[in-house]
Amino acid sequence: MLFKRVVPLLCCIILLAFLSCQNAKDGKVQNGMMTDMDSSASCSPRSRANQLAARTLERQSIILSNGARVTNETDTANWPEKPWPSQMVWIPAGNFRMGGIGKDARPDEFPLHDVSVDGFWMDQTEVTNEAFKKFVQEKKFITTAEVKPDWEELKKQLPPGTPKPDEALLVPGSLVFTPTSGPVDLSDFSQWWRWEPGANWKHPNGGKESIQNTTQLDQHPVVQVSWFDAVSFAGSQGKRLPTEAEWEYAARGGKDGNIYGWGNDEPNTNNIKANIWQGQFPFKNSQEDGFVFTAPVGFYKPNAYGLYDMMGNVWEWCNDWYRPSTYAEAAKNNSTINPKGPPSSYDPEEPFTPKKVVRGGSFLCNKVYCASYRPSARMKTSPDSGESHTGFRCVMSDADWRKVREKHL
Ligand SMILES: [Ca+2]
Repeated sequence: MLFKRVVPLLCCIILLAFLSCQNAKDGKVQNGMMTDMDSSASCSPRSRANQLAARTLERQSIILSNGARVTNETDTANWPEKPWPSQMVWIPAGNFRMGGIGKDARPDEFPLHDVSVDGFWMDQTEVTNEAFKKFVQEKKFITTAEVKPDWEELKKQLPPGTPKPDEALLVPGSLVFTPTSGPVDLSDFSQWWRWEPGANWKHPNGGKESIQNTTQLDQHPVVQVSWFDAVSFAGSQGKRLPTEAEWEYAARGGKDGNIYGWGNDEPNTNNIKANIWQGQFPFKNSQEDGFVFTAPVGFYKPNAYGLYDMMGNVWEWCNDWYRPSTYAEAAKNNSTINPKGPPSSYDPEEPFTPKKVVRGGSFLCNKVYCASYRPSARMKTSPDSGESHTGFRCVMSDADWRKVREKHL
């Protein structure tokens, strides 16, 4: 009932990222921790997952001087001079063909166009709960989801005349996935997403017990963070969010023309390559990759640049505003050198709601419903929204890294 009453008000927020792809995941929360709807499932690795991890770690035998774990595919010969920023990898300058490849590509991934980017450092994993916890403690930071929604701001994102909801409903909270009991119409995301009062990064799926009171999820990506939260975290470290072009270029791992970051094999062919949704969405997850919700960062094999989880696990915020016509405009204006996206947002599905780009898909994406575990897949989310499947990673130029280092010396 609460959901239905809030929808008129928060529909724009909920619609956000979900509209074509979002998905969900199954599970519910108990005491703030995620548990599978299938009692045998858990967000922690199970025996099969541990076996997978062991195989993955065998490949992660090279530990760089900055703590990054890479495979012998990763070429560090042309990285900037040491010292290197902690647990970041260098993405060398280059050109690539930006846009959709394969039958799952959507209209907003076209036209394909040539883009060049300067080199930059990129976090080799998504930002973890442990890192975000440290940031919150040091800065006494309060995330968007922990603040009571401001109706004056919210109504700007809604069609004119939308009635104000009951004041009692305007409470801090965020969007949480809830599995359905069986097959549903996949065009109606409200069946598996709900507005959950009290949900935030400490309570990813709601509930009372904070993940701060346990180390169980420390190495999992932080979720339920807004774009504003991500920008604040990045700024505190002298970093920033990647542009959409930087993100896609990095995700391709220097292998242009492939459907996926690892090549053209499907994610589950030969070996498990990413944390996505297997089974029947949104009610049955077969967990072939070992996880129903988030996986600890760095669980699967990195791409050739040494980046983990660019495909799947959680969506990652980018700096750019979303427009379906971004590529058409970029190609037309030849603005394809370090493109930073359009100056403003427009999503025809929710024209009143500004949206930022998110990339990479999540543990909720699967072949049937989302298939956004592709470097070119674009999705959009309101910057004030947190979701249980969205996190981020940061980047910085080498010049900015040198500034950070001087400041700390
Ligand atoms: Ca999974």
